[in-house]
Amino acid sequence: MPIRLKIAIQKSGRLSDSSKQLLREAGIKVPNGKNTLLASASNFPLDILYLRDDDIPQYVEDGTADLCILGENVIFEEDRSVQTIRQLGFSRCRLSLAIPKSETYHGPSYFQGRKIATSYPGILANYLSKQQVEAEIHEISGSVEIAPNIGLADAVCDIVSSGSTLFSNGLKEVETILTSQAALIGQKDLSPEKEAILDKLLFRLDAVRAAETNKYIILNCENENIEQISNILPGIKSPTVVPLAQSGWSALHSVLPEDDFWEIIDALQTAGAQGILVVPIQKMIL
Ligand code: PRT
Ligand code: ZN
Repeated sequence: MPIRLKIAIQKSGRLSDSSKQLLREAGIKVPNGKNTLLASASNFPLDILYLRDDDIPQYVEDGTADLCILGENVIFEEDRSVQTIRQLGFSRCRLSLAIPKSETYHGPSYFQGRKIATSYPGILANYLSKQQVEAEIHEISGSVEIAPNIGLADAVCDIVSSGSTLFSNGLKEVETILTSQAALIGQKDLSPEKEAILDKLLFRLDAVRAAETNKYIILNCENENIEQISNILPGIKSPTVVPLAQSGWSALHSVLPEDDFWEIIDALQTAGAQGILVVPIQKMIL
C-alpha cells in the first residue's frame, strides 16, 4: 500500500469550512465529510479525518493522525507533544479576561481572590501565576460569558473575536492573554516517506498563502517616472515594464503585500502613477 498522510480537521464548526477550502485551493480534492469520519483525497496521498476539535490533539499526539488544522489556543491549553508547522492566518481570535462593565479596572491585581469562569483553565492558571495573582478558576465548557450575570463568577476568560458576545452580556475586555489563529500542527516524528509527502503539501499551502497575502499591481506612467515609481514598489524583483501604444508611456506590473498597498498608494500617485489596478493572485511560487 502506498504511504499516505492523515490530516484531522474539524468536522463542523468555525474551522471546518476554511480548513477544507485551504486544502481545495491547494488543488486537493477534499470530500465534504458530512456523513463520514474518514475520507480520501482522490488526487493527493492525503486522508482526511473529520473530528470534534477537542478530540484532535490526542489523535495527533498518539499518531492516529499525522497532521491537523486547529486553533493555536487549543494547543496552548493542552500542552501536547506536537509541533506547529505553519500558522494559517484564518480563525483569528484572542483569549481575554473580561469583567462587568460597571467595574473599575486597575490591572491584573483586580482578579486577586475573585472567581473566574473559563474553558481554558491551563492558560489562565499560567497567566495568573506569572502575574502573582491568586484567583479561583471555575472551569465550564460552554456559554462562559453568562457566568457573571448568573452569579457563577466575578469575571470570565474567554475567546473573543468581534467582542459583541462580551458586549451583549454587559462585560468589558480588560486583558488579552494570548492571540490565536488556525495552524497546521503535526506529529513530532514523521517517517521520511511521510515527511516527503508533507513537503509537497507545504509547497502547495505556501503558494496559496503567499497568493492570499499578496496582490498583483498594474499601473501606467510616463517613462520619465518609471525609476521613481519602481523604487516605491516593493515587488519580488524589479517590476515588469511594458510600453503602451501611446509613445512615452509604459505599464508597470509588480507584486506587493496587500498590507503595503494602502501605505504606498499616495506615494505612487504623487510619483505620477495613473490607472492603478490591483488584482488578486491565484497561486504564488516564491
Ligand atoms: O464542535 P467542536 O467541539 O468541534 O467545536 P467548538 O464549538 O469547540 O469550537 P468552535 O467551532 O466554536 O471554534 C473552533 C476554533 O475557532 C476555536 O478553538 C478558536 O481557535 C477559533 N475561534 C475564532 C473562535 C472564535 N473565533 C470565537 N469567536 N472560537 C470561539 N469563538 C466564540 C467564543 O467562545 C465566544 O463565545 O465566539 C464567541 C465570541 O465571539 P465574538 O465575535 O462575539 O467576540
Ligand atoms: Zn470543541
